[in-house]
Amino acid sequence: MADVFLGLGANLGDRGATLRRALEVLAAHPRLRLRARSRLRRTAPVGGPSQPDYANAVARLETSLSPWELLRWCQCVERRFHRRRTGRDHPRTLDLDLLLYGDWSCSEPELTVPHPRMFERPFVTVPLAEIVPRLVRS
Ligand code: PH2
Ligand code: MG
Ligand code: MG
Repeated sequence: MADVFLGLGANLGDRGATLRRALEVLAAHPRLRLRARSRLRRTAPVGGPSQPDYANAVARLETSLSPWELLRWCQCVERRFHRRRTGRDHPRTLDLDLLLYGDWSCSEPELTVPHPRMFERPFVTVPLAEIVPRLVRS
């Protein structure tokens, strides 16, 4: 079983409802278990064109899925919430980012883990510190 952290973001549609529902859909996978989730926070957009504020959260899950299977499952859930790939840092109905997958690391165009910008982004570090303080502060 791998200890996994996912970042969740949304800034189109009903952001809060989307993140809550997306977590339910994600964790309904038989090989995933939700262990902890931060509260939802409203955050100003970082990068990209002028766009609405985001709702962000971080979740901790336990899974027997491989990192690539988990990536595919996240993409499947994003599509279920009508995610369109319009451009980097463009507004989106749902963004699910694989932040950490145990101590596994990988640097490929489609998947870089740990997420390369996670520790620069307060919309990730603040909710992450809420569920595992020592990961961010030590
Ligand atoms: N995601 C981005 C780019 N900018 N800004 C905020 N506040 N929240 C996000 O989730 C976010 C962002 C790219 O995925
Ligand atoms: Mg993202
Ligand atoms: Mg993403």
